[in-house]
Amino acid sequence: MEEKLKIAIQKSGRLSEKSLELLKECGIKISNTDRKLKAEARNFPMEILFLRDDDIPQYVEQGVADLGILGENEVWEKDKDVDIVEQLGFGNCRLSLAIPKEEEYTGISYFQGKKIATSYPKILLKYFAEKGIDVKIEEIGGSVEIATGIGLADGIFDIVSTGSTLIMNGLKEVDAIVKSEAVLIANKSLNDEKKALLEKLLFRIRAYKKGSGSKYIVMNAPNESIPEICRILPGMKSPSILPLAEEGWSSIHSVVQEDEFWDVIDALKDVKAQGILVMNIEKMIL
Ligand code: PRT
Ligand code: ZN
Repeated sequence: MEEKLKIAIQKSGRLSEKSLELLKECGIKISNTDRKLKAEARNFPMEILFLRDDDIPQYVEQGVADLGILGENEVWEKDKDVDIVEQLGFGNCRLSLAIPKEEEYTGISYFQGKKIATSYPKILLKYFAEKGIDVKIEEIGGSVEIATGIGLADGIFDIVSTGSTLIMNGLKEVDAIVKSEAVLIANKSLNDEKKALLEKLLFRIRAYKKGSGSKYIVMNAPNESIPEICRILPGMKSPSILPLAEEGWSSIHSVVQEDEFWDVIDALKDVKAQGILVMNIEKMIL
């Protein structure tokens, strides 16, 4: 029988859409995404299981699912025996300590003997144990940000992305302990056939990640600017240079990383590049 990869993704929540989108970008077409419990991929040997993110580490450890997509924070907290095989570049957030904004923060020892509300007790206890600080932990399932306002705790430890939830609840972030993003996890004893399928999937995920983090740029420039432009453009190898019909001018093509993109454009303008076109890259295979 042909093996199928069973991948667990979040049923409904912040990572659901992005997880499905990632599979789609990997060329995997899914028939029924009405998210009952399962769906089949039409053109890849894959079955998609829709679960609560809290349950995914356990299912992957036990092999009920071969793979899972969820926040790394959830993987640490559940502390199951699974492999983290790839960072996925979405669902970025941090886990932070916050206290009422009128309190004076004196450094991490501020928390000695204090009570902290969180849905991530394991991560928090480990952190304070390493610091040698004793805290009391109040574990709650949700709405952690209201815990100080109602007198349940002195501080909170929660996920933060923009920070606006903290501000709205009269809190200030005093220590960002760790960063997290969505990750792909795998069962530790996949058979060879499943391992090969995982490699195939990883190859596609990496091509998509590289492509979406890069831009293709094309520009015209006078030939005397070419050496300078080659220095500015990091490129994969060297840029491609094609002569234009107009004597003394060339068209230059290259790839630029998204995070250095604007600096590169500014530098190119300074050396007389013009007609700069920027295009999205769908996939990039190196
Ligand atoms: O139902 P299920 O158990 O599957 O979902 P869930 O409610 O446990 O998780 P969900 O969907 O809220 O989040 C899933 C994952 O998204 C988390 O485990 C994180 O890895 C990631 N993530 C990224 C976030 C956020 N950003 C985030 N901002 N998860 C939660 N939040 C919360 C945060 O706690 C705060 O209360 O969103 C609120 C707004 O944050 P600010 O800072 O932008 O105001
Ligand atoms: Zn959850």
